[in-house]
Formats: sequence, structure tokens, C-alpha cells
Amino acid sequence: MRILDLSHVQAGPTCTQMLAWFGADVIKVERPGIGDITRGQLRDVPNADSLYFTMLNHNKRSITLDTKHPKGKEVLDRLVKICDVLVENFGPGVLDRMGYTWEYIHKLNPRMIVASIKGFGPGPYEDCKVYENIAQCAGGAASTTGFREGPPLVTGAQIGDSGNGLHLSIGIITALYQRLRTGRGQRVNIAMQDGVLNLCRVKLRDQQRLKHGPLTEYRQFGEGIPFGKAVPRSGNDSGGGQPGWILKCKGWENDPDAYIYFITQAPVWEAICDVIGKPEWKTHPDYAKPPARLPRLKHIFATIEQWTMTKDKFEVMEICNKIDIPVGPILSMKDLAEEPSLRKTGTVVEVDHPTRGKYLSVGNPIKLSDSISEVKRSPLLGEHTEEILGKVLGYSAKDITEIKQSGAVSAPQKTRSAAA
Ligand code: CAO
Repeated sequence: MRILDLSHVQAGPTCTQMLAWFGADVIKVERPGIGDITRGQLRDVPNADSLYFTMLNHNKRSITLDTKHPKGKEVLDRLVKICDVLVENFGPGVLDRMGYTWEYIHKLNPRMIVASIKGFGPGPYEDCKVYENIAQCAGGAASTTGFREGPPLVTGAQIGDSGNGLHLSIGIITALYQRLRTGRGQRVNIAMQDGVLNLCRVKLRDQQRLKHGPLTEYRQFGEGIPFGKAVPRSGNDSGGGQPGWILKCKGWENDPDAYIYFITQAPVWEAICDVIGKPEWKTHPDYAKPPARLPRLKHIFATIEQWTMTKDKFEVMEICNKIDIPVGPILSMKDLAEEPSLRKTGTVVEVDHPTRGKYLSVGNPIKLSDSISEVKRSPLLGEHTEEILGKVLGYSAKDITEIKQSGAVSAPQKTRSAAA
């Protein structure tokens, strides 16, 4: 499978990186002299591609091409003809303005699947540019994240960008499978707002439950604070039927990550009572059954916390997991980067890069038993331009010289000296 990757920043590149890990030949088309804007964003090593870029563009090849240049368009036409999927996440209308409307692409290659990410679907905001946090806000994540008494919060998990890159890859694989039957390509469209809402499904569930009474599993119910018209921010309340909260562990005064998520799962309630030194709660009418506990969650978790504060988070893990109590330590990025088991499974990998040296990346989190993903470094800007023109598109050495001289694959002189 060959992917014509016109994507940039995070959302599209996440999708094409995933497909590349699964073996697709991903040809990333980048603007001469500049490339994907992330190459130069949040740079930590001078004159080297940023981690932002390298960690999102593994296993791809890069060709520089000015898609607005007549010769560049000629090359892009050829790429359209020989690729299976075109992936893009330009701003609204950009691909059409380049001259690559669905009709044009479909005429050049009726088997081509055109996969796009935009901020919004058809409607009042369809022409808006969108970044991660805008999608989190517009998709319902921010209004339901954070503490009730505080402002809306965005999360560190890139559900708008990376989350939608994954949505897009599922759409592409489905369209490819469909093509086996029909022989035809189709469009795959993801609106970031839709994808975030999909990931906030449980909150739309709660919105409807509100009509039938308070959300009893939310801590605010036990605190006697009335619910408004919309789903409130739930702090660290569990999104499911088993109440949970983040509790302090030993060392929390100095370590911002000395916390654990603790779930008072009903089937192990008696074990919880024993471990925290409250055996009387096992039979007490205020605590013995889940409905009785709901109005008392604040007090219950404060009591459990008195116990967790006597242990470090890994000790709590060890004690609780042995007796089947579901708990999870708050792991920092440092913890994760150093975790040997993640290195062993290839979830955290060390990659070598010619200009920046060794760095850590997140490998493919989807593990297939017969198809192990190997993480290969991201390409330098235009590293494979000649190779793609010659070996993939079949241009002769003379044609390649002509293309190069036309300025379609190289930065205009002015840009080059400005960048130097
Ligand atoms: N050769 C020549 N021109 C090129 C080119 C190439 N190889 N690649 C891109 N361009 C041009 C485009 O033609 C376009 O020019 P015009 O505006 O004149 O048509 C321009 O570069 C790119 O425009 P853009 O709107 O995509 O880029 P931006 O930096 O202004 O906006 C973003 C970035 C992300 C806000 C916007 O692309 C967007 O809303 N994308 C859809 C939603 C999305 O994916 N957001 C997540 C981004 S983070 O993952």
C-alpha cells in the first residue's frame, strides 16, 4: 500500500505514521526549503529536526515539492496516479485551491482514497482552522474536564490530533477493504470536533441521565451541591459505575506525582475495608452497600487516603493488586521513559538520527503477533526526492535534472539564504 502523505503538524502525521508502522510506503510531500512546520517548532537541538517532527514521522520517505508550481503539479499528478491513499489535513479549502478537488483526483485515479481531517464538519464552523485544544473545547472534553469550581481544562492526551489520526486510519483501512469489493476509492472525512465527541461519549450519556436526576456517582452529589443543566466537570471522579479518586501517597509534599488512582470496586469492598483498617465498614449500613456509599464518597476517599499516605504509590500498587483492588500509580513522563517493561515491548524505543543523535520515542502501541513494527527514524527534508522521482515515478536522469532546474523541488534562493 502506498500513501501520498500531504499531511502536516500532528493529526495527519499520526495517522500516516501508524500506517507506515504497519508496512505502508508513506511518501511525505513537503514544501521545499520549509517542510512540515513542526520540523522547526519547539526545537531542542539547534539545526536539527525537532522531536515534535521526528516523533510523528517515523518510517516515512520525504520528497520536497512545490505543489503550486506547474512542474510540481505534474509530479503530484503522477504521485496521485500511483498511490492508494491521499492523506491531508490542510485548512479548509486548501486542497481545492491547489487544484486537487475530489473530482480531479478521482479522474486521475478512480481507486484513490482521499482521507482528510478538518476541524469541523459541515455547519457553521466548517471554514475554521483548528488546533488540538480548540478541538478539545469544541468536542466537549474541556467543559467536562477539571474541577467543578475551576475553569474548563484541556488534557495532555492529544485526543484532538492523535485521537483523530487514529480515527482517520480506521476510516482508511475500512475504505481500502471496501475497495477490494468495489474497485473504487472514496473520501474519508474526520471532523476533529466529532472525533473528540466520540471519545467523550460517556459525557453525552451523563447529559441525558441528568434529566432523570442527579449523577449520584459524582462527588458533588454527596456534597449536596445541585447539578445545573449541563454535565459538570467531574474532577477525578470515575467515568464509570465504580467510584474512584486520586489519592495522596507518601512523599506527596515534595513529589508532584506521589499519587494513586484508587477504585472502590464493589466486589472487593470488604478487602478495601480490611486493608485500610476499617473492618467495621463491611457491615455498617452507611458503608456496606454501594448505594449507601455514594453520598459519602468524599469522606470514604479521605479515609482511604489516610492509609495511602502511609505508603509510596508502588507499595500501594503491590498491596492492593495482590488482593484484586484496582489501583493505578500516577506515572510521570520520567517514570515512563525509564520503565524497563515498556522498553522491552517496544512501546518506548530509542531511535538514532543523523543530525540530532539518539532520542526516545513512543513505538507502535498496537501489537500484532505476526507483524512486528520496527521504528525507523524520520526522513530529513527532501531526503528521498531523487529516489522517489526516479525509482517510484520512473523519471529519467534527464527528467530529474529538468525538474530540479525548474525550481519545483528546491527552495527559492531567497528562502534558502534567509534560512541559513
Ligand atoms: N507546496 C506549495 N504550497 C503548499 C505546500 C506545498 N508542498 N504545502 C502546503 N502549501 C500551502 C497550501 O497550499 C496553503 O496555501 P493557501 O492558503 O495559499 O492555499 C498553505 O500552504 C497551508 O495552509 P493551511 O491552512 O493548511 O496551514 P496553516 O499553517 O495556515 O494552518 C492548521 C494550520 C493546522 C490550522 C490548518 O491546516 C487546519 O486547520 N487543518 C485542519 C485541521 C487540523 O488538522 N488541525 C490539526 C493540526 S495539528 O495536528
